[in-house]
Order: sequence, then structure tokens, then C-alpha cells
Amino acid sequence: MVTDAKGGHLGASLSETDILTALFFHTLRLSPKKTNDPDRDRFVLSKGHASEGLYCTLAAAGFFDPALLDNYLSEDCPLTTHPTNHVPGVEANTGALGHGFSIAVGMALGAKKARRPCRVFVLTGDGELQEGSNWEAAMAAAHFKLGNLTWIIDNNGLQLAAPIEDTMVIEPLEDKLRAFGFDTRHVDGNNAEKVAALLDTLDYEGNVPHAVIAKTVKGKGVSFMEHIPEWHHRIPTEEECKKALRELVV
Ligand SMILES: Cc1ncc(C[n+]2csc(CCOP(=O)(O)OP(=O)(O)O)c2C)c(N)n1
Ligand SMILES: [Mg+2]
Repeated sequence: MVTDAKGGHLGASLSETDILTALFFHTLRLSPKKTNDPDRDRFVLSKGHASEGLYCTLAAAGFFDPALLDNYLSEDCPLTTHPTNHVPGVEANTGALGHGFSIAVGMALGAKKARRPCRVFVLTGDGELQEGSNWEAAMAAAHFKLGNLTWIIDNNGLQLAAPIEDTMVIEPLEDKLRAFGFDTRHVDGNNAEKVAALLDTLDYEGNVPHAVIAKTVKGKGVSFMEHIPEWHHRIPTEEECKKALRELVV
């Protein structure tokens, strides 16, 4: 997709793929046939630049015809660089970092007030946490006792062009999340089974919101992309694309 369209964020998408797999193939209680069900679980991709990871997952999970992936970024195709709710299965328009978590808090609060059973899951980046709006949303989540909210952090240690620690440190992350009132867990975010198993253990009916620090590798699965900042949005050549696919397709 990225090689053909000459656009996208491969490193960011490969980082999140196992988390999305766990969510869409195990955790989320929602059906591609009933995308307007008011009681469905919600997922918000706050790190909206990683849209191709989401589009592939949604297509594989039956939300739309996988043939649409071939038109990624072409005129009139709803699969744009950053996701919008013109795409079946996309709940919120994201891409301006620091907004998706606030949207998810609103969804969880609305569900709680309406006594609906839906749970809300949101995936942010780790560099994204430098946006102050996340911490206001975190305060609100604890204040409103949103046990139905789970904040997953794609903790790959890199942001757009550099390591997080060279840009603006977010550690000690676990201490911060606990101080903000979150039930805080750790998981190997590149292991879909482990993510799915962890999400099964959370208490969604309680009064404490959840945070999951998912340790990941940016560009996971492609030897020459893993943990290399430039693969945040570099476009693979035809040759690199073939090599990457050989490594990814087992
Ligand atoms: C408000 C805002 N500022 C800057 C950007 C440009 N931008 C896109 S991705 C990115 C880095 C994000 O890093 P991280 O949250 O760690 O996500 P990762 O790709 O590592 O999963 C930046 C700065 C943006 N999309 N939105
Ligand atoms: Mg990151």
C-alpha cells in the first residue's frame, strides 16, 4: 500500500499491528454488520498517522472489502492518510495528536451515564504523550471513575524523527499513570496473544480506568526498519517492499 501510494507511516503501523489484532480479533465486542449498535465497544486510534495498520486490520476483520486497500490515498477513496469516520469501523477522525484520548474519555463518560455496557479502548503513541491535552483527559477519566476506559500506549521509544528521550522525556511513565489514578499494566505489545490475555483480566465494571504500557518495536517484523527513526514515514522502494514482504509473510 505505502509503496504504491507513495505515502504512509509504516514504522508506526507495524508497531501497533499486534495490538490491533488482539483488539479486533479477540477483545472488542462489535460486529462489522452492526457498526451503529449503540452498545458496541469503541476503539479510537489516537495515533492516527498509523492509519494503514488500522485499515488492514479492519479489512481483515470484515468491515470493508480488502480490495479497497489497493486504492489507499487515491482520489475519492475514503482510506486517507489519517482516518476519518467515512471508513466503516473508524469511530473518530484523528491525526492531530493529543485529541483521540479526550474523545475516548467522552465516549466512556457518555456510555457510563447512559448505563450502556460498551467499553472504550484508545491507542495513543508514546511521543504523543508530550501533548498536554492527554493529561487533562487522564485527570477526567479518574475523576469520572471510568472503569469502562482502557488507554493503551504504544511504547516504542521513538517519535517522528528521534528517540523520545532526546526530544522530551515521558518517564517515569508507570509512576505518572498510577499517580493519575489508573490501574496500570505492562505487556509485550508485539505479542497479540499476550495483549488479548491481559485485556481479558481487566475489571471494566469497576470505578478505576485502565492504562496498558505496551512495549513495542517501531517497524516490527522488518529487519531493516526496526527501531530506525526514518522509517516513521519513509516510503520503501519496490526492492525494499519485496524484501519487507518476504520477511513479513511467513
Ligand atoms: C498535534 C500534532 N503535532 C505533530 C504531529 C506530527 N506527527 C505525526 S506522527 C508524530 C510522532 C508521533 O510519535 P508517537 O506518538 O510516539 O507515535 P509512533 O509513530 O512512534 O507510534 C508527529 C510529531 C501531529 N500529527 N499532530
Ligand atoms: Mg512512539
